[in-house]
Amino acid sequence: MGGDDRSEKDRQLDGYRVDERDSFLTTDQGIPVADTDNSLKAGERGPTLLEDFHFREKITHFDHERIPERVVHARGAGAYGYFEPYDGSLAALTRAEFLRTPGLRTPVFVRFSTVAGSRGSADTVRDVRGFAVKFYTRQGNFDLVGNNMPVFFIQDSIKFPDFVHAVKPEPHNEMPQASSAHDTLWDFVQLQPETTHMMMWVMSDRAIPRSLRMMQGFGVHTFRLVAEDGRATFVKFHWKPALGTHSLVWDEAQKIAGKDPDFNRRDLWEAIERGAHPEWELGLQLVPEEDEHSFDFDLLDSTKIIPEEQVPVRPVGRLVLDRNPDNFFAETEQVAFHLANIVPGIDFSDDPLLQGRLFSYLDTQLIRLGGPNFPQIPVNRPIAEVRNHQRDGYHQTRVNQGRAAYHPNSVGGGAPVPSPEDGFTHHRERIDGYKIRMRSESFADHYSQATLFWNSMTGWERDHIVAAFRFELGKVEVRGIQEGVVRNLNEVDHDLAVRVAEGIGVDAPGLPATPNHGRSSPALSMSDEPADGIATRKIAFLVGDGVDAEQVRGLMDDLTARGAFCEVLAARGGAVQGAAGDRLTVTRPLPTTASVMYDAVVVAGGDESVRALIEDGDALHFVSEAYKHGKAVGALGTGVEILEPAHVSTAPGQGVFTSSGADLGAFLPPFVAAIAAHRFPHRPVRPVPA
Ligand code: HDD
Repeated sequence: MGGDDRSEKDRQLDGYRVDERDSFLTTDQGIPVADTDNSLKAGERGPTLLEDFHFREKITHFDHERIPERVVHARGAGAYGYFEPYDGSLAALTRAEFLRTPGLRTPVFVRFSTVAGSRGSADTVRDVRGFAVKFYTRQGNFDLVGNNMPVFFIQDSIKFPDFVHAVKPEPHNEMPQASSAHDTLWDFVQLQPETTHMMMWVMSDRAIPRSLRMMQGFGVHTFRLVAEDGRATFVKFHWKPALGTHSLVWDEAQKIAGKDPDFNRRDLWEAIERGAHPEWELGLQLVPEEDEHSFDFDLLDSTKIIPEEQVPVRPVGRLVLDRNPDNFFAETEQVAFHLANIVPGIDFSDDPLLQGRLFSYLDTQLIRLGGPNFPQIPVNRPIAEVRNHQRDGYHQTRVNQGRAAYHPNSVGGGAPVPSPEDGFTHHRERIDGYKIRMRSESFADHYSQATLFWNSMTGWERDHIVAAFRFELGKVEVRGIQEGVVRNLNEVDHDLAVRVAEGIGVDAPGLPATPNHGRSSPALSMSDEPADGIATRKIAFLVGDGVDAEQVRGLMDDLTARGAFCEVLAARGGAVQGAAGDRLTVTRPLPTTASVMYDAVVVAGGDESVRALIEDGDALHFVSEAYKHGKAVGALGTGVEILEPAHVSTAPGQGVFTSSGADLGAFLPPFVAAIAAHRFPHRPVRPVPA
C-alpha cells in the first residue's frame, strides 16, 4: 500500500518494517555472511567448531523462537482497518473523541480467535469466537475485548481458572483437543448452573460461524460512557456484520476441521486480499444510570443480555478491515489486548467478571511477552504520544533522555506533567457496603434467559441445539454428569430436556419446578438474517471435458459481478476442453478440495462432461454433500442427470434449480436468492449418504 490515505498506525509501522529484497545476508550484528549452508568444521568430515559464531547465533535464535501461547484464545487471526462514527450524536454522552467526531477514522487492529484449542488447532470447532478490537485513538489505545456471543460462562472472574481447566483438554492425557465434548467441561457445567445460558449459545449454530466476517461481536459486560460533565450512561457494545450472521452445519464443521484447519483464517485473509473488506456496524444499548435497577436481571451480571426489544441497539459507526498483517508472529501473535486499556469518556462497571479481567490481561502479557515493555512492540504501540517515568525492564527500546524519571521533579522542568483537564478521570461512584465474599442475590436466576434463548429459536435452530447437546453429552462417559446436565436443561425447557435425554439414553426428567415462562426475543434468532446479496459467497462449478464452457463463463461472470467468488473444479488441474473446442481454465483439481469449502455448487452442462462427473465418486459425493448441508444447488442443461444418482431432490422451495435451455434468465434470480438465503434447513436429507 502507498500514498497519503494510509492510517497513522500504518505509517508508524513503516519505522519497523524490514524489506529483505535485494539484500545481502548478515548476522544480527550486521556482519556479512559468506556461507550459511555449512558449519565451520575441523576438517571436511570433522567436528563443528565453537568459534562458528554464525552457526551459534542462528541456532540460538531458532531455539528461542517460541513464546507461550495464550492460555485461552491461543488460535487466532488478525487484520488492520479503521473505525468511524456515523455522526457526532454521541457527543452528549461521551468524551471519547473516536466515538463523537464525525468523519474521524481511527485505526484498529482486530484479532478473532477460538477459545479452547491450541495455536495449531482447527478453526471450525464448536467454540466461542473471540472478537478483540484495539482502537489506536488519539487519546490512547482502547481495547474492546469481546466475543461473538453476548453472555459468558461464569459471573465472577475467580471462577475463570476453574472453567478453563474444565474445558481445556483433560490434564492426564491432554485430550480432546479444541473440543468441549468431554466429561470435565460438562461436569463443571452441571455443577455450576450459571453456565446454562451460555451453554445454550455454545450448543447453537453461533458456535460454528461460516466466516469470521459473518459473525456478530459483543463487548459482553455493561460498561459506561462518561460525558464532559461527568454524567454516566451504562452501555453494551454490539458488532453487526454487514454480510449477515451465518453458520456452518455441524457435520460440515467437523469435516472442514480435517480438510482445511485454516478455513476461517484463510477466508478472512483471502477476502481482504481480494478487496472485499469485511465490515461491521457498531451498535450501542444505552441505559441511563437511574434505570440501573429497572430490569429483572442485574446489569452487572455477564450471564445476562439486555433483550433488544427492551433496549434497542442504536447504530453509531462502522468498522472496516482492509489490510492483512505483514507478519503473523510480529503482529497477530504479539498483539496484547487488555480490558484496562480505556480512554477518557469510557469507564468500567462493577461487573465482577469485568473487574477480574482488569487484572488478568496485564498479568498474562507479562509472562507471554516477557516483561513490562510489551506496549512498545510495534502492533501494540499507541499512535498517541507516550511520555511517563516508567523506565528500564526487559526489552526496553526507548532511549529516554534527561535526568528526571520521577514526579514531581524540578531538574526536568517538571515534565511530563499530569493534565487534569484532558486526563482520564474515573467515574465518581458512591460505594457503600461491607467487605464481603459473596454473590449478590440479584445474580441468582440462572434459567430465565436460557429459556428466553430457547423460546426465540425457530424449529430448525432448536433441532440443531438438541443435536449439539446429544453429540456433546453422548461423548461424556460418566452417567451422573449426563443426568445432571439434563436436570439443569429441564429448568430451561421440559421438551428440550426430554429430547436431549432421549438422544443420550438417560431417563427423561419429570416436569420442572418452574414451567417455561413463554417469553421470547426475536433478535436472538439467526433465521431471518439479511439475504439480499451473495458478496463473497464461494460457488463451485463442476466441469469435465466436453463442458458447455460458454454457459459456465456467462454464469460465472454474472455471479462474480454480484461479488461472489467462483471456482472451476475438474478431476484434473489445468484446463478442460469445452464442447465447442474452447478451453476452460480449472481453478483447482477436485481431489484437492471438497464441497464443504463452498456455499453453493453448479453442475455444468455438456453430455460428455456430465457423464464423466456421474462416474466420478468425488463429484457425486460433492453434489450429495452440498445438498445434505443445505446449500444451493444448480444444474445446467444435462447437468440435471447427476441429481438423481447424487440423491438430490428437486422438490420446489428447497434451493435446487435446473435450467434446460441456453438462456439462464429464469434460472439466475432464484438461484442467486437461494445462495443469499445461505441454507435450506428443511430438506429431507437424513437418508443422503454423504
Ligand atoms: Fe478473556 C484472552 C474475551 C473473560 C482472561 N479473552 C481473551 C481474548 C478474548 C477474550 C477475545 C483474546 C484476545 C486476543 O485476541 O489476544 N474473556 C473474553 C470475554 C470474556 C473473558 C468476552 C468475558 C466476558 N478472560 C475472561 C476472564 C479472564 C480472562 C474472566 C480471567 C479472569 N482472556 C484472559 C487471559 C487472556 C484472555 C488469560 C489469554 C491471552 C490474553 O488474555 O491476552 O488473560
